[in-house]
Amino acid sequence: MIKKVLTVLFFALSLLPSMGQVNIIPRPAIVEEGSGSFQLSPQTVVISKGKGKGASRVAQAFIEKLQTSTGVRLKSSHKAATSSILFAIDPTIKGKEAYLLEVTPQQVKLSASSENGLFWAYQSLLQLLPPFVESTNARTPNWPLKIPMVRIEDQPRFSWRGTLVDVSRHFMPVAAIKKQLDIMASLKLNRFHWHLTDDQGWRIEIKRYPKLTDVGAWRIDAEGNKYGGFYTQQEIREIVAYAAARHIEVVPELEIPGHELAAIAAYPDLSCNKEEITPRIIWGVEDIVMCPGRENMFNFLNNVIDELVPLFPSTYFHIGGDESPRIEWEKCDSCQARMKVLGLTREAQLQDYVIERIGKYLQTKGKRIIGWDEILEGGNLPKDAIVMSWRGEEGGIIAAQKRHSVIMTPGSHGLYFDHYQGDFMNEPTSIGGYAPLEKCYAYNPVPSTLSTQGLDSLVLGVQGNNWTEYTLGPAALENRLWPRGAALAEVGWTKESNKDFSDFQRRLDNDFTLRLKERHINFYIPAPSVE
Ligand code: TNX
Repeated sequence: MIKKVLTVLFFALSLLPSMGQVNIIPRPAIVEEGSGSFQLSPQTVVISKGKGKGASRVAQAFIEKLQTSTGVRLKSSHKAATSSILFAIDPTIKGKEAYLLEVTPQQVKLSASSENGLFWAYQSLLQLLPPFVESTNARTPNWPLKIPMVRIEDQPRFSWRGTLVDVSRHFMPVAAIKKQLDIMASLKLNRFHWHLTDDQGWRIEIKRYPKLTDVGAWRIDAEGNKYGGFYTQQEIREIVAYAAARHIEVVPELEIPGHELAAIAAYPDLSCNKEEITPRIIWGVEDIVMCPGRENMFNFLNNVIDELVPLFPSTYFHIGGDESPRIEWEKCDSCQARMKVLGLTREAQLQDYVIERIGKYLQTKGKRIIGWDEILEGGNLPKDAIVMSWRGEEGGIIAAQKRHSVIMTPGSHGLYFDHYQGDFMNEPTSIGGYAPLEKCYAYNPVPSTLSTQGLDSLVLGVQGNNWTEYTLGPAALENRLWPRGAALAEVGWTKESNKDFSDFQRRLDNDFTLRLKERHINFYIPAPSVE
């Protein structure tokens, strides 16, 4: 009798929509869960459909991913089959990155109007499969793998969902960068802002200026050891291609005119006083900057840009612009002479001149410039320049009011991953500041001032910054980036009304952290504080 009741009960329960099986991060726009599942077995066939090679490229990526984790290579076909996973380019689906993912007991169907959208659908599909699919060590699973019945309709809130990694303060090897790109792609983060130059190290090979890496890529660290490294142009190409295959655009940053002591150490002529100096060995803002009084600096930058442009296909090019003291310019005859000729009264306007000139040069190469919010200070920023708001939201608000596009990355709102994430007594020394997971998650990239003024659409998106003064290598980077990067992904993708921190935590605990473990990521979630 009891057995009968239980059987009936289980049957009844199985008819109810099964809740909480979908653990996807970032949370999709519409999720309709059903009951039952699709059974993925070694006999399942992968079908691709639609114009061009997009669908079959994504289908192949899926086949390879499954082969890596299970040892089984699913067959691909263009014909219908009894158990199939269908990747379809469907022009009727609206939205560049939008997708539809439909799981029924007979078929899994992924559709999007672009390869990019289909790739995001594939990332969602992976998150419906057990976490072991992220492993690179093949193991035999318990076939069939069950994919819960669900219908997902999804598209991002913002087009810019970025992560900055500073490789100047501490160098990160190629493999470490690729590992982070993998996680980024799984979270539909689509911009990798690569901070390649700064006072403490120049990290990219420039053939015309070999000293940039012979001299500028090395410094003596606090313990008196020689420290450094750089990427060859071949390695840069390799990473850019690796990112592109994951639908991530790599945006290089060349700091102009400040934060460039490593370059000045290599080529002292670049500064006003031609200081003979080493790359900076301490943190903080450096007074020695490039000298816009002489043509030398512009020739140098143009030549460097000539070598960078072919390496980075992105239309965006970040020219830095932050924290550039003007003390040297005030005392520099050639700077003052240039200001006089141009009719400028403030040194900040000279910085505008630099940005305008370099911006124009980049424009001839088909590039659009991005800069930190200080680039607003001269008051005459080229119209199409994009402003990254880091000193709070104010720069972003002012920029949008002047009709510039903006990217929000305020350190004040939990988007600086070099800040502490829990009790600082339990964490390695960090630059300071406090950016717990919840604070990052709660961030809304459109400040109310902008939405009430109808300027929402100027906010291209959001970015989390990994400055690495105290992030000594890949393990520390992972410790600080994950899972805050997952919260960031939800901020960038999911509509404000659909965000829910406790549900995010559930998905993190039940699923995402297991995936990070499969990928051997050194993530860190602080213990809840006891008060
Ligand atoms: C400010 S954010 C900087 C970086 C530092 C960071 C440390 C920005 C544009 N400039 O150079 O690494 O603070 O949090």
